Amino acid sequence: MRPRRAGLCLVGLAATLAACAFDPSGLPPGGSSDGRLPDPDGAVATIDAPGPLPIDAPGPCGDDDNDTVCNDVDRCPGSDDRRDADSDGTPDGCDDWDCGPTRPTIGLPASTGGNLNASIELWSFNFGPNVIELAPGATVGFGDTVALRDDNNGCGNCNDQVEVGFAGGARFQCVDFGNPQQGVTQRQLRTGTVTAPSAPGRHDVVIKVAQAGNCNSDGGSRVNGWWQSAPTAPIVAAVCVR
Ligand SMILES: [Ca+2]
Ligand SMILES: [Ca+2]
Ligand SMILES: [Ca+2]
Ligand SMILES: [Ca+2]
Repeated sequence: MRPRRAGLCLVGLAATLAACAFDPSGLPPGGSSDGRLPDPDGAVATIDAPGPLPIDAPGPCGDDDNDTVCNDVDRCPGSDDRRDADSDGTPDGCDDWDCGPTRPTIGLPASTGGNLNASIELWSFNFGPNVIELAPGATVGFGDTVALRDDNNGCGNCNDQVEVGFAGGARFQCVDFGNPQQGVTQRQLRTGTVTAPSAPGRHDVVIKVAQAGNCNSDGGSRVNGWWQSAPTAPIVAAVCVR
């Protein structure tokens, strides 16, 4: 066996260390970014520099509907959780009313009161309830029962009408009762269509009683089809435009 040449190995190591004493990177003499520090006797000692701690990086989660929300915390599976038109915290796909936190309940009959009392006793959109969500400008069918009772309002020979439309907006229905018998409730069952407003948000349907001769006579000024002015109450139905 050939004897080991330990002496030559030590000389080679000293030459290597001398070459490393000058750091062209500009670090302080003897300093090194890899944690080597100078030793007083000229040798180089090595310490364990603190490195980043090993952590368990989170792996990719399941996201079946690709809305960037993991399956286990997805509030509306199958729909984009990031879409929330009314900003109530419930994503559009799982929100039953996109015009506020709670779907309204509007009780009927709704009446104007007084001794010329108009009322809506029944209202249905598309054979359903009196509250509906529609796209801007969409058309929907409705059916309603319109009632009127004239308790001698001081114009016994006047023709009476019940007008229906959006609060502060356009009238879209008018039922003419002619000159009704005093003190007796008259009723008419009607159907029709209505076009949703273009502006997003909630739009209430309201009624008003009129004495303008007929539904289209000017009998005074008209505002968006309404006799004299557009009412804001009583509410008989509501549309959420979204
Ligand atoms: Ca998701
Ligand atoms: Ca989702
Ligand atoms: Ca919502
Ligand atoms: Ca809502």
